[in-house]
Amino acid sequence: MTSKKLISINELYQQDPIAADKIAWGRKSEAVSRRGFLKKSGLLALSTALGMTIPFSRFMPAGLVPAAFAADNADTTIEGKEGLILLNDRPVNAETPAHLLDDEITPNRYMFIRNNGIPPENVDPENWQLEIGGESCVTPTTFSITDLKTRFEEVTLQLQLECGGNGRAEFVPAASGNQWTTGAIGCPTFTGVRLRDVLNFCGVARDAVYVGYYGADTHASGNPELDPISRGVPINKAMERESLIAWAMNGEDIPIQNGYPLRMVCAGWPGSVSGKWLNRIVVRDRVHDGEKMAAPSYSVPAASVAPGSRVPNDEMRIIESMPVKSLITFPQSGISHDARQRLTVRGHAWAGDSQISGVFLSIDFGATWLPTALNPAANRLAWQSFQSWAQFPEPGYYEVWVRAMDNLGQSQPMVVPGWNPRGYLNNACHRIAVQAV
Ligand SMILES: Nc1nc2c(c(=O)[nH]1)N[C@H]1C(S)=C(S)[C@@H](COP(=O)(O)O)O[C@H]1N2
Ligand SMILES: [Mo]
Repeated sequence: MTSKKLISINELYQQDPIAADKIAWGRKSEAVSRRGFLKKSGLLALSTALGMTIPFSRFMPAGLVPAAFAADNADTTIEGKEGLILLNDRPVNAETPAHLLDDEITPNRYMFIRNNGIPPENVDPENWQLEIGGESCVTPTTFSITDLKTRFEEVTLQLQLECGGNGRAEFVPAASGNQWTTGAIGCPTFTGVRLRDVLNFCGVARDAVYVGYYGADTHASGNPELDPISRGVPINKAMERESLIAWAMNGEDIPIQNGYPLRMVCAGWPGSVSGKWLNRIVVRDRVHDGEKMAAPSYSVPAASVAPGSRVPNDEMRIIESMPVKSLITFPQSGISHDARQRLTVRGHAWAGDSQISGVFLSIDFGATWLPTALNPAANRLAWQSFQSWAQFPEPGYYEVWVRAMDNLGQSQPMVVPGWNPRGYLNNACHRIAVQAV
């Protein structure tokens, strides 16, 4: 038996562009196989295969995998999550196609799922208990959900959650893990209480450094001794006014896959710090040492490394705030559009702990950029929506690119940024394909 190793289209394009063209263009491959990159004859072949010209082909970067080639994946059959793309079924991991993230506030059914283990079954919210303890907690206390609701101020905030591995599929060489494309992001509202109110009620000792969580999910191996994941945040992040212990998402029970009946939400950081099925919080006098806290999990090289390098764990740092990023949610990539009409373009942008200062669109492979109209965030750590329009000078194949900048002046890279062993933090610009006819 031969074993087949699957490789991504991005890897294929890097290794063997001719083979990649053949796969991407099927029977028209004969014409395209001579394309090469940035060769005039190649571009001609590409437009032949597309059945249309590429008006801005002179700006097309070498090695660019056309946005029109994005893979067609199957929908999930997860109840209440129809339309999501299943990346793994045990544990369940499913991402949301960009065009289904068009709502300002992500509906429950379109919130991605990233499970490290197996969610609890037959959850009884009436008898759910949340234990607060740890060596730097002054008075360890156990709360029911009713206790939380009655003893502390209720808060509703719109908060963005993005998996640290969102965009992993674009790294070359490929990084192991779920091959997220763009859809491990969502920004619903969460209702609950401030984590800091609960921690202060129990008393936080002066030597507190970190806050860790535990959830009721079980390890995929079935071994009850093992935790699927137990991460957390430094005490300062935990004490921010936006860090919540939440029991509702968009005014309803949190979907079971997203942490019902209780979860932590510390937005702007990798989603992995926001514990689901939350039943224990520990205030630590050291960096929390739960499962997947240590490198290489949710860590990146402290200094940049060559793609494919082996990086010793002690040369990695834990990911904190997520980088600036944006997504086009309308129109759907691949649409055909009347070239005489303006095309409405909209989406969202977010920047970890920072704010967005501007979002820009390009229809000429990044040669020129125009600003979009940017909405304010509903609150700190919520994404910001942008809208604009594009007018195409003539019929042909176009890509609409989006690029956001944060209030520190950092903007998204055009190409996949710093390769890292686990494929985190890809905030390359999002691109969609448009056929102007
Ligand atoms: N208990 C528990 N909490 C967890 C996880 C998990 O597997 N178990 N996954 C984490 C990761 S890696 C992410 S990205 C987010 C995903 O949240 P979501 O599934 O609601 O989108 O939850 C985090 N919290
Ligand atoms: Mo994640």
